[in-house]
Amino acid sequence: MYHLIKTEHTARRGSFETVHGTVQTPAFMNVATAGAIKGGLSAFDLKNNDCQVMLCNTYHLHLRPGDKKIAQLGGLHRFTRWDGPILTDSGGFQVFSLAKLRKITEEGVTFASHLDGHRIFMGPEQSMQIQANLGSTIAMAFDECMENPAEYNYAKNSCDRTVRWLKRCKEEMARLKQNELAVNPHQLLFGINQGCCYDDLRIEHMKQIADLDLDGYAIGGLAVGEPKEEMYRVISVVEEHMPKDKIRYLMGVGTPGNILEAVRRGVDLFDCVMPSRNARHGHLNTWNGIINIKNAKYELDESPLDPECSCECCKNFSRAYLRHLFKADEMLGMRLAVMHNLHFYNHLMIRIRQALDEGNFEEFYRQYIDVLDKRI
Ligand code: PRF
Ligand code: ZN
Repeated sequence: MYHLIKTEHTARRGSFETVHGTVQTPAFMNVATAGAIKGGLSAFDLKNNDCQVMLCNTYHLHLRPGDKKIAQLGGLHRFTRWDGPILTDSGGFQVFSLAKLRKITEEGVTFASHLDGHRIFMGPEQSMQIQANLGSTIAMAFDECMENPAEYNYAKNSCDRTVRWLKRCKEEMARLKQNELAVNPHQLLFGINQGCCYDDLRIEHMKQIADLDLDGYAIGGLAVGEPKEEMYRVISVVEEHMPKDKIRYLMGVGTPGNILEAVRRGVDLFDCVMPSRNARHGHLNTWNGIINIKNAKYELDESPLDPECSCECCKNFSRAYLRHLFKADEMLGMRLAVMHNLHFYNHLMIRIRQALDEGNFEEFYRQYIDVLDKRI
């Protein structure tokens, strides 16, 4: 259940109630693709860094260790020891971005595993069954995330098919939740808007999926190579047609600047591999911009990575030490860096919520929009 607490223009401050706890929004969901955060962080590290929602992937967990095994082990919550909300992505996006030799039909997608090449079929029913076995809090609909740019006619047919797939997802999810052995009988289902950068397709698709009265709505198919101005424009076009009483999720976005822009346009939920991936390369977010910790100028720098940050890394260690860990390829370097970036993202969201609560989000936005994505 989404509850709208306050608005500032189109920006929204809300809360989202689930059986695994209430999420304060706007929120960032921390990516744990295969049930762990890359860089060596566990569910307990997420808790300690103010994470609210963990995100895992249907595709990866289906391939390894297998969703049926996770169901036997009591579901993803018990398996990973994360007791808060978990969102699972449907496999739609991963099949299209990772798997090779895929073939799309009305039924679903046949593709080759990126691990060993064996043939797998996944359609709406399979995706729902896998996510039911995982027992996530929120399941995502099985969609096609098109390449960008896509031809208009291809995009139109794909959107129509994604609507038909969504109806099948909804039916299958309802059936699975009836099962008395369901891992999570309260599992929620979010629909995903597609339509490339074609406004008319985006709007028509949004209207059609809004009619299905789902638990939340995502905007997919963005941040796939289009200019960011194009992405912001599409968000605003779609937002007008999104139900006001449902939570909105922008999939796979993005930089702190992207998040500020999207919150300003009415988005409530985000996820992205960027903070953990960047951290593993030594690119670290600070309230003054992005630094590369491997840079020689930090060799004798005894100051913390970010004096405004309260994470374990910034509270205890110097830039010089962190730089050394990276140079020496010590695993600790990556772990601390990832922890810091996740902490930064979660605190960015805390400060965004605070600004909304106090009615000064616009000021917060103006203070940081040209700072946070800048390399320093
Ligand atoms: N669909 C799904 N997952 C996604 C996307 C999508 O379009 C994106 C696009 N940025 C990220 N993750 N199912
Ligand atoms: Zn820090």
